[in-house]
Amino acid sequence: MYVDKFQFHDYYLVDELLTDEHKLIRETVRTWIKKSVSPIIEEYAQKSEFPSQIIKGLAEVGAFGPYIPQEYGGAGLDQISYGIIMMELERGDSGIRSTASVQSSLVMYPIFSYGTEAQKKKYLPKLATGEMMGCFGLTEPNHGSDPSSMITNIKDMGDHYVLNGSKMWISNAPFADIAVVWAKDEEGKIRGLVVERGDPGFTTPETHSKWSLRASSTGELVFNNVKVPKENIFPDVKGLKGPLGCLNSARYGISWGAIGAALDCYDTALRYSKERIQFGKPIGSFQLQQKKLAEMITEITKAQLLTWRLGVLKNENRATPAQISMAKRNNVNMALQIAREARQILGAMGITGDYSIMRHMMNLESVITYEGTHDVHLLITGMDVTGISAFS
Ligand code: TGC
Ligand code: FAD
Repeated sequence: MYVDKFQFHDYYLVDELLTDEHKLIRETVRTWIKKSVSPIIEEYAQKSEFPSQIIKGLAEVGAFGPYIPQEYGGAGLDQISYGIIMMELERGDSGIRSTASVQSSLVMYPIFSYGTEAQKKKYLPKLATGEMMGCFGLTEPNHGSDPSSMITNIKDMGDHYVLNGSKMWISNAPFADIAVVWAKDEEGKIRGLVVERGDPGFTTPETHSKWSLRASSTGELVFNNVKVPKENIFPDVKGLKGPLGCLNSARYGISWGAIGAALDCYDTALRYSKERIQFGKPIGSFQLQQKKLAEMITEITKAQLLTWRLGVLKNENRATPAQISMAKRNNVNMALQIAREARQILGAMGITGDYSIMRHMMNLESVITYEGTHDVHLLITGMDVTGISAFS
């Protein structure tokens, strides 16, 4: 059986900036990942299946809505705790972190922030325990980076809405009980609503043949004259700021998550470099391999500091969307570069499922695309520093 030998790396003693509660949360999630995820994840990724048996464990370690107040079933934790949970989950696998990101930031967050009291009471406690799972439909087949051009729409029929259109590339769609869907009303304003599995005309076909995030389930949301009760709409949020507000939370979590994947690749490569002998010496004694390892820990350390600071700003409600974009873009790219370098340190062994690196590398190809592509986040920074939008 696969043994997870991961050891944490904290070159600049960032731990000293955390509270005892943060460290306890980290230990709890890390122990659970080692016990319940690492031994099975490679098999599930190879067979391209989401390990649904871990949903209960994810809920038990507090991965669903950690910062949602306790009165709605969340844990009422701070933003750094949320980040730490995402980092530990993604250390195991980006797909597992994806499932938790979607449930927390893209389903629970909008219901908590934009929903009515009745919607909060109906959905949040069940989402926190994993009794109910959700997904988030923004992207469409022809509208990815540019969601404001979406064509999915609702028509007001007096006592209900009728929803038509489709969403693509939706994490958790094939098994979700509810979908938070973004659609245009008759005035062309983007509105958010909750659609439930079983509503006639609503189907969720699975997307197959992915080489990335294979242990995460991805699908479409297809709406063919779906009758949605009026009480399922978010009453007050209108426009793109509704879905983008949720993305701020998810992108923040990803900026922490990517550090987890990078740490796992670095830790694996470091250990291997000390054990693998070539030319009568450990390969870690060669300058070229040391350069790779030294650069990896430097980049990880910079990302740890950037993200910790972003967490402090987020706790104080001062983190701007552009600051979050910078961290998502930097950290995911950093993790992907580290995965590629780490894979080379393992030589041929690096391409096998005996090690986690190739799986992380392939996963990160999705992470660098979803929640805003690498290019889109650069343009958000560009817009922030120049005051000029490159999009319009
Ligand atoms: P723009 O004109 O800039 O803005 C329209 C309105 O939105 C407001 N806004 C934001 N509000 C909150 N947070 C943000 N981050 C915001 N960014 C913009 C803005 O103030 C404005 O408000 P108002 O009141 O003036 O109307 O919009 P644009 O059409 O030019 O587009 C800008 C752009 C390209 C940055 C944006 O559309 C974008 O971020 N595109 C990327 C799309 C994206 O990230 N999709 C993600 C889909 S979900 C997903 O991938 C989940 S993966 C889940 C997993 O498995 O983990
Ligand atoms: P496009 O927008 O077509 O972009 C293609 C290329 O063009 C990119 O390189 C992009 O950077 C570039 N580009 C686009 N516009 C510009 C520009 N103005 N300037 C310069 N370059 C530009 N979406 C959801 O709504 N919910 C989910 O749960 C979800 N889960 C996902 C899971 C996976 C595994 C994947 C892969 C995607 C998921 N997505 C989800 C969709 C994801 O958010 C989109 O793929 C992403 O926003 C990019 O859209 P696109 O793929 O249509 O690419």
